[in-house]
Amino acid sequence: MHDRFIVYGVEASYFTRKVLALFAYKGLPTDFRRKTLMVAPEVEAKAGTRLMPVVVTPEGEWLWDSTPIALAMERRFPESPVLPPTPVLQVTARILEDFFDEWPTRQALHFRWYYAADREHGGGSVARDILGIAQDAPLDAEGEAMVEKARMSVESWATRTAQAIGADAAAQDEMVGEFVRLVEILDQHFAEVPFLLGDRPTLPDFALAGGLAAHFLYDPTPRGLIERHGPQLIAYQERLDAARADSVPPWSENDAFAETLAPLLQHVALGFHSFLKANHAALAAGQKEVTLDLGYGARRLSTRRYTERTRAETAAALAGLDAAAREQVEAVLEPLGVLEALRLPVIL
Ligand SMILES: N[C@@H](CCC(=O)N[C@@H](CS)C(=O)NCC(=O)O)C(=O)O
Repeated sequence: MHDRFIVYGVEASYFTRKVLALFAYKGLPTDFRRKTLMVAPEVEAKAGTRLMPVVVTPEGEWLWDSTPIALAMERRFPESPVLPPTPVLQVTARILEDFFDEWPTRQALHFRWYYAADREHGGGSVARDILGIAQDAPLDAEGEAMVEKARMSVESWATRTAQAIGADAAAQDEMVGEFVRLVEILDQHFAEVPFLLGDRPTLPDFALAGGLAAHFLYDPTPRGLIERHGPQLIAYQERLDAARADSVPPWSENDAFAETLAPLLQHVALGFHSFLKANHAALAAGQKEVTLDLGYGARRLSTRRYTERTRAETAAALAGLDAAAREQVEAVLEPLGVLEALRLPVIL
């Protein structure tokens, strides 16, 4: 037994960076270990997943999946909460976390694997991490060949996934258009407000921060788009990196978010939640694909069972409220369009 948390992952991984940012904010003693090809078989067998990150608690428990990990840490360390105590902000936090976990990950894969410079940089970084080669170590020809081979093996998984979720080269206009729209909305928000839900970071900030650190401010193509369309995101990431739970302002008492968040929630409703509804209908009908048109032409996407389950978990946070709290949440979130998808029946 050790007295620290171990996080296995790689530096340029969305969810690894999400969990590392969360643990740093909460002040949890953490050892980051690269999930190299050497340790992968043991980590995967003990955690029961191929995905990363994997967390080993000081008691030796092996955990995976960032949302349950975050909720477990919330229960274990209630003195450093990332879920607001009041209903409107709490449900909004869950809706936004689900969005940042499940939807901009399409752009993360798209940019990294369909643009040469991003493949070289981000893909190369993942390859070095899984081989256990330091990011800045000079490589001879043999080393270059090893990195290229590792990069190709990750790429073959990544491009298969990108095709399934409609994030491949054919979706370029949609990927770039949706990304720029999101970045512009966030830019306007962070020009006024330090974090997504106000003066202190909450759960979705870590999902967004994971995406920024591992992909969107790391890979050159999305970084260039952020520099042009949303430079406030750069200051935001630095602010979140520096934030610590023991030195943030108290929760606001009025259970309200800034007006600049409304366009983000509408964006979530029009894009991600349209997918959630179509995904739900297709899964209920036993279909394997959904058709989605976000204004860039109709696209066939694979159904996503995992995403239906996280939808249902987010919905449970709303359903679990008492009637008075639910009424407050509905008054704020109904007009923004983000509750419809949460009212669908559980099917999985
Ligand atoms: N829902 C999981 C998602 C984890 C995930 O998708 N991790 C990616 C890296 S960021 C991964 O391991 N991909 C490799 C694979 O699917 O084989 C979480 O929140 O932790």
